[in-house]
Amino acid sequence: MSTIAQQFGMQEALHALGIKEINDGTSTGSNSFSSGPIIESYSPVDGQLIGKVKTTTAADYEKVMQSATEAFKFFRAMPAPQRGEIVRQFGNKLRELKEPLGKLVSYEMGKSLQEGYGEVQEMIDICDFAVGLSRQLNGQTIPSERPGHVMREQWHSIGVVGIISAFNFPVAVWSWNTALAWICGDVCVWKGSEKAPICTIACQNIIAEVLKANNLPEGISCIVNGDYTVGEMITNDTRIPLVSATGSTRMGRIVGAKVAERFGKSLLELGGNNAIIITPTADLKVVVPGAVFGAVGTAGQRCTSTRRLIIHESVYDKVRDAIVGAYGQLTIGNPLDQKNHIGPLIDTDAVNTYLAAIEKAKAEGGKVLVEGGVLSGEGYESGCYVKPAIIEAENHFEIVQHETFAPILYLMKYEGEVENAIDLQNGVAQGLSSAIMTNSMKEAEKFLSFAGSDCGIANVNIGTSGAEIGGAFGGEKETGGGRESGSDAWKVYMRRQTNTVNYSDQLPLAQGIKFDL
Ligand code: UN1
Repeated sequence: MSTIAQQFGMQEALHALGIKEINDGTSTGSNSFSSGPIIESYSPVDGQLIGKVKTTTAADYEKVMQSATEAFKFFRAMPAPQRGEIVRQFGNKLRELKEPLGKLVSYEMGKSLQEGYGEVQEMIDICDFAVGLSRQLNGQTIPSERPGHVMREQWHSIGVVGIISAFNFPVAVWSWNTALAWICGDVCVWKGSEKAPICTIACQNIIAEVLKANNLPEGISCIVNGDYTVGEMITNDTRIPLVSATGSTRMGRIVGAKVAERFGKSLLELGGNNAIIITPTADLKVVVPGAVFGAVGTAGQRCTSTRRLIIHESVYDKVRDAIVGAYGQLTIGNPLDQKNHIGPLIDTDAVNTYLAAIEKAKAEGGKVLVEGGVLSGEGYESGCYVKPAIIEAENHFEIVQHETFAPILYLMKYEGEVENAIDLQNGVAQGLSSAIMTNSMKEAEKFLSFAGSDCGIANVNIGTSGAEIGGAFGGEKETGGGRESGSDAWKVYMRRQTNTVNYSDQLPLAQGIKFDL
């Protein structure tokens, strides 16, 4: 255990989460059935080994699927509000374990402790939401055109839901899916990120305890560990009617195509290229924290991170100077230490991608306003700490069109009316999140209108990240079109059935067709 880990109580946190063997031996977590080669998890915070996890072989995977499919037969028969009760207990466990789990998230993937806690809070929130929803999986009745007939629509459990999630939200994205899937009567097989495998084990331990306490089959929540080859087992499996995948557009393109080929459903939440439009009436007190948190929160590794600021020329210099000034206040370092705003990137590959993006932006004509670079020396030994950069750029630059998962913010100007800014905002391949900063009602409404932002999320006077769970989360175009978490996102975890019942003594056919015998 490293000095930092000791100082911030990591051993105790891991212990509270049921992760016992650390730094030697392996921890496979409840019900993972994993017996394959080991993956080691190193913290980007201090470069130290956190733990080791066995990967899932094809034979292990079969055991997982057997356990899941059997559990499904049981679980779908349990009344939905009783399933809600299980999710309620799970949410309560998360309340108890918010501190250790938040710490582990911060230590294993590098986001600030505040954001680690926020991520666990998101899990608690979705549980609360799902508990209420467990009494509201309502269908509808539909008037029939035939006398003595009634039509209705009902929702049934769909089966085993495959979940593939990314390192940047190593626990919350799983819970968005599972909390809804479980109240819907589905069971889940989750492949968490191989870059944050201890978080996966921790989550599995928490739910396994709840299931055990309620004498429920452990197959209701399954995990599989490993790289994309394990993900492929899920995407190719016809026993899995729904695959929810969060990650890069490159990954989603492959998963989406594979799942569609076998007529499965996929819920894709992929890359973003999120912009904030800053109009002449924008309030700088709102703009600066909104834009800066959006760009550097989670070290720019959120799908919703702010990548572009589209600023009206009349306020450009003022806004630029305020943002550049705010960057001067940012502290970068150990994310467990709450005096730091920004922790490390996930690994040194991410650092190289970040460096290459800055070079590319320069080569394309970008002007650096805040110099980036890799930090070295005491506290930065992992080699994963970088300085957030600001670059003046143009929207059409290839690198600006591309999502780089790092704290690089591109600034650009627009002239004239807000429509010009909206064109720039929409002028990328991705469509996740967007925002406008304005005190003009007309500009705000234009931005939200059919001719406005083409993203799944469009905000007014807040940044692009930090969505609440109550709304549907996801976006259009290369973001993949899926919606997770709130609103009616639950419907994707169920199958819809239309029923027509004839309670008359006749058999009139629909559309007035005559068929006399
Ligand atoms: C993600 O980056 O995949 O809106 C999820 C947000 C968070 C979720 C981000 N609530 O920034």
